Amino acid sequence: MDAHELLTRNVSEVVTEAEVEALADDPEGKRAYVGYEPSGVLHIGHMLTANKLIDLQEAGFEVVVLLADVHAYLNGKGTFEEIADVAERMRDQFVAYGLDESQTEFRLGSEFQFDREYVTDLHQLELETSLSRAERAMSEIKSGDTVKVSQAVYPLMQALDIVYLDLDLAVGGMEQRKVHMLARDVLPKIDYDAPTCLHTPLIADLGTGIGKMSSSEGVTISMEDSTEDIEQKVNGAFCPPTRDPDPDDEGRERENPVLQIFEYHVFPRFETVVVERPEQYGGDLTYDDYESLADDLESGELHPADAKGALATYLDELIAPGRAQIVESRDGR
Ligand code: IYR
Repeated sequence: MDAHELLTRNVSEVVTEAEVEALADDPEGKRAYVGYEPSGVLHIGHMLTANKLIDLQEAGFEVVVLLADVHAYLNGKGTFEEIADVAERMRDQFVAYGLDESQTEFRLGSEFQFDREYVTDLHQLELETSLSRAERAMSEIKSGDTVKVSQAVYPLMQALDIVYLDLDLAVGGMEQRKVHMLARDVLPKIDYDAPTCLHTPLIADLGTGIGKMSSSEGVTISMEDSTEDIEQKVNGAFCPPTRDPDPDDEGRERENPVLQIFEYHVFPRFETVVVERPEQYGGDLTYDDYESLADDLESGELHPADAKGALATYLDELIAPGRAQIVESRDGR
């Protein structure tokens, strides 16, 4: 797979096409990052952006994972002590998931976000940004009902991180796009470059295929799940025999989350996917790519129940190392 394909496969949006092409033409030593508010356990959303980081490493990029402890604090996620503890555990889970420690730079936001120079730039960005713009940027990220001043500062710090970590590419889920658009507008006003950005899709709610799967509502998959939990959740998932559950709806509000997980999680990490079936039902099916599996589901060759069985097995394999890591850290306390 060439660098351009590694950069752009399974993404919803790149900003801009031309900038990403330029990076793909000369990827060696370029720096990309994702920032995460530390939370106790990795869930399937974290794993999706981590898959893109693995693609970028394969393309020759240096990869930075920002454990955004100050951002989590500003977003009301706990005290600094609580967040520091959680950040450490999150780092170990990323390594267990497959982000090679020797190739990944793990950074804490608090290492540089209190420096005088950073804070001075932050205040300059505050002068350049309306409160309503900052608030809008946070619409998919903020926790709680009332917007706090801290949550208006948050996206400006996220913009500055891109400068201070010396990055060529900012990666995030689609919920981060408004923050990145703000960064593109506002950083040039204080003489920094507009960052190049890449956004990964959001997986729909597992049970309904509507909206996005989130750790706060509905069913999600996380590293804490046992094999049985995963089987049960996947078995209960919405999986009509089609890629496009409501073809008349231009907004494509309803998705097939089982197919999404095959596309964004399983095929990027496994060369072939085997769906086991008893001989009497036609025997095993083997797929080298997502499209042929989705075609078979649509044609009826692959039954949703068999697809779910295989999905649970592969997801379990992806999660097993992180799950073992969680058990180990709990036992060690
Ligand atoms: N907004 C992210 C966390 C975050 C991301 C980046 I990229 C930063 O530079 C800082 C924070 C979240 O919603 O988890």
